[in-house]
Amino acid sequence: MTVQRRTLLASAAAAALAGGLPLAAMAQKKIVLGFSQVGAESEWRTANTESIKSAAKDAGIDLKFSDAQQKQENQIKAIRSFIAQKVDVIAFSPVVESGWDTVLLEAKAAKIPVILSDRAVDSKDTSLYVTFMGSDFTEEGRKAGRWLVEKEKNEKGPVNIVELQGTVGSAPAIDRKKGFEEIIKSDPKFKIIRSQTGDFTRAKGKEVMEAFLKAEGKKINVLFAHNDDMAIGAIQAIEEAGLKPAKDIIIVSIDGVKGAFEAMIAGKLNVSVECSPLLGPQLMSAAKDVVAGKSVPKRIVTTEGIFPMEVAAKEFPSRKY
Ligand code: GYE
Repeated sequence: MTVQRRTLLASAAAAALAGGLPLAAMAQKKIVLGFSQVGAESEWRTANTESIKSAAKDAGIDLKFSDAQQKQENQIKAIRSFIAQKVDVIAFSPVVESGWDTVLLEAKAAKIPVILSDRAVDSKDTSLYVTFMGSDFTEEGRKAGRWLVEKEKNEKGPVNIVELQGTVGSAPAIDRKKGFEEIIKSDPKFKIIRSQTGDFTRAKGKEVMEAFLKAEGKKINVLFAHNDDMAIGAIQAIEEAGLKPAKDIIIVSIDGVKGAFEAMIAGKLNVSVECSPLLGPQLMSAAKDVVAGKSVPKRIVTTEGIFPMEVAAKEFPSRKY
């Protein structure tokens, strides 16, 4: 450091002190981010929470984290408490799409910017949030559909499908169903014979698959599960019913978590469409930009692929969630 620069710094510090400003105030104030998480319903969610917590630490952001246990009312309470605490930014992953306008208007009135992470809301007024970052769930559903159409191209049909839907009213459940149906409707041999929610959990996935098997038995050719956890639960039900998962019943699911790779390597799951939960770093950088008054894109889409069982063993070592 040059002598002049040292003198300059010393006089700046002296000036700050003389002006009644403690030196600490010259350092930047930590950004406070209030985050309302859906819950801990799946491997995906656990990885997402991990990503957000560690990215906040790395970015030097003060994270106030709240787990809603898959209940919208808990998320609304958490957001109201963030508003009362006057946090700098609020981010949340809305458990369902509807019913957010009132609380988002409250945040807007308090001039606290809101970032949607992972899941979307259906509010007509898009000024209620600064950006929505996360996957294109409709495209994920289409990828699952396209894989199945190709796999079954030589089958005469009917191809009887049972569907395990995600949480009722959630963006991924609505959009994945839509994308999948859009593709399979191109051939009438594909028939969804049962469709019910398994709430994105293993336990529910198993329970509902048991009911499907009881009602339809050997008629079932394919299971489309909106996430890997429900598929893993269903695999247990299929085995307990004396059938071979991935052979007697083709299984297509979404997320690409480690548990799905293990199931694919064991030959029990045919394919998983990737959905990345690693949103932490981009969330922190958007929070910083928003606080600094910089503009951020209204939509930040995650890029992702698809993993059939044939590539699972090769890909497994490089999986990060
Ligand atoms: O697919 C599922 C989780 O919103 C994309 O939520 C997320 C979904 C994910 O519980 O496993």
